[in-house]
Amino acid sequence: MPRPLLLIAILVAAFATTLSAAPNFIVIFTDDQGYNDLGCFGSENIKTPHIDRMAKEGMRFTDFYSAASVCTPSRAALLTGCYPERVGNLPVLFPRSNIGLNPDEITIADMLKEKGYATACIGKWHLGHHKEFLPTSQGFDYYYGIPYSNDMRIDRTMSLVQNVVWREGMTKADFKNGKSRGPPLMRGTEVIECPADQNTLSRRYTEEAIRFVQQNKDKPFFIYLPHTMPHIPLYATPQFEGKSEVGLYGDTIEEIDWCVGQLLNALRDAGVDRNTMVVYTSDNGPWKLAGNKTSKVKGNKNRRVGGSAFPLRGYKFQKFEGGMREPTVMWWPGRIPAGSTCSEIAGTIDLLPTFAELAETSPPQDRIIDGKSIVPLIEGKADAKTPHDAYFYRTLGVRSGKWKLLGRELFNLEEDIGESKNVAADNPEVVARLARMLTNHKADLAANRRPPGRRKYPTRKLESLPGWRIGQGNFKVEAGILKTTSTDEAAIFAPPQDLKDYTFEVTARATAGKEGFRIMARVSNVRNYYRLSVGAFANTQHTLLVVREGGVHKRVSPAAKGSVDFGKWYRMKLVVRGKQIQCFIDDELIQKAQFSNYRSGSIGLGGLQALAEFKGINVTAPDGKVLLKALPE
Ligand SMILES: [Ca+2]
Repeated sequence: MPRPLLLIAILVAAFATTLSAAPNFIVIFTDDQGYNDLGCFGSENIKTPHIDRMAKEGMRFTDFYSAASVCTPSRAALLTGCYPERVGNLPVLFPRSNIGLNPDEITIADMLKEKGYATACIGKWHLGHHKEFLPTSQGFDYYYGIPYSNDMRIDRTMSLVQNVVWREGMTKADFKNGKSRGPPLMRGTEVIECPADQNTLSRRYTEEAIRFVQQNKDKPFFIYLPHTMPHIPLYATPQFEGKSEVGLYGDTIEEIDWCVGQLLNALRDAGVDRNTMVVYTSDNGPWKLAGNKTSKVKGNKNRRVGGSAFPLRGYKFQKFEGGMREPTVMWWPGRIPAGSTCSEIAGTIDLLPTFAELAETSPPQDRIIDGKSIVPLIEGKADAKTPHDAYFYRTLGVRSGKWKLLGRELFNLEEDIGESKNVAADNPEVVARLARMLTNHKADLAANRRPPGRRKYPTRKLESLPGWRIGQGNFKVEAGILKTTSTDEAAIFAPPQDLKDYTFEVTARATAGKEGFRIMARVSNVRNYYRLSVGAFANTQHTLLVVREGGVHKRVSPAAKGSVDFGKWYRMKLVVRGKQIQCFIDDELIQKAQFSNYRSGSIGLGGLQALAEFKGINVTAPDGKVLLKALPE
């Protein structure tokens, strides 16, 4: 071969190698950050030079959405490329939750692992803290972080490493008794530190991520880096505490910004910056907190302050833009045009199909994926348009082009980014078109949804109460009295039977601890049950609650009558007739409620951070016939 041709052949080969090298992906996902809270998104008092530089070298997305306005469903959507309702419709999970993202879902990590990627999840997970739901069961080779929100506490069923670091005076005995002051820090599937030192979390996540880059620079990698901050309570290292103009909230963002700078430098140092796509976005909008008005002052250490979604309307939990539109920057030197802005509709559900295309694989083919590839958008193609004719705000709203229908209100986001003017009356045909999109979407979700992951845990039985199942905690029976044996939360459920109209009577007391006890009747639809609690729980003596699976409590009773008398026996009675439930304590009618969706269900009782005792457990039919007698009088 003549020399010039040989040279060309070598060059072509080298070029082809560069092009075909599978790109690395890093997703930096902050928690509860406001749309305004980056310099490059208009913040005047939070300084983010590193992310601003990332934007200068990459692309800002002005109309980029998370798929929910709270943590868990937002994360489920990002990792699966699907609307949250499609993949189990998970609520916000708590340490007592026994559900999680279904391990049968195919996450970005599962998909890329198939292509030989090294995969790491470093940060806040919040898609199920039991082993079968943790990142290592969802395609990630490596996990380091806290399993749920930083205002939650350790679950005493979690596994510990041998040399676990107990902090802030906590001991292993406290752990066994269910006492904790904060969240656990995990590596893999085990707790390494509790409570986690939250001051250093952002920093340690970044160090872990940098180490992962260095260890895997010679093969493709995917790092999912969901920061714990700026979710409340807020923490920063001493280097950043008091640094920003707007109190601890700003400090945490400025620290994350510094961390982003460190990570981008590490990519440059490892020589992989031109083959790595980095996405920076947030899981939902900022908290609306009363403290916001007074706490945004330099040096203020208020740990409960939310950010700013200006100029958007709304906050976390809401479907206004401020709850779901996120400050988003994408960076990939040489591939994403520097200093560019994209105002097309896109969202976290698009990352899976986008990464699939860039990694030359395909999204899962055996199931519906809602997200679409936005490769033309990130490449800055002049005529590139959003792949979403309709983008949905859960099942409550839809955006198509400049129009957004939320409930019965129509907004023109092009002219009215703050959603201040309902223009539904002037645009009936637009309302009809968008309403149809939403109806079709809901019908599609109802027909094509996949279940959440449910924990299969062995049923624990109490021999002295045949058929009863212990939900949590420990119980014993002594001299005709059922007792909890620690002040941990405890619950026990009656043998299943077809209970329709019935009266459930129990005499109960608390002898030590903080709160009290409760009796429960599952008398509504599958996901709801009514329960009667007695104790200092939420500062109410008598409370009728409807409790949704996953832990969202909605109090029905307005009663607030002070705390329980420890040592005093209370006679509690739930009377279920048709669709009505009545709650009595010592024959006084405390609360009644009507439910729309009656279904017979289980009954149970338990302790609430107290030593609780129960006797005279009886279930009778309206005619007085005994249906269940648990203990002798
Ligand atoms: Ca969040």
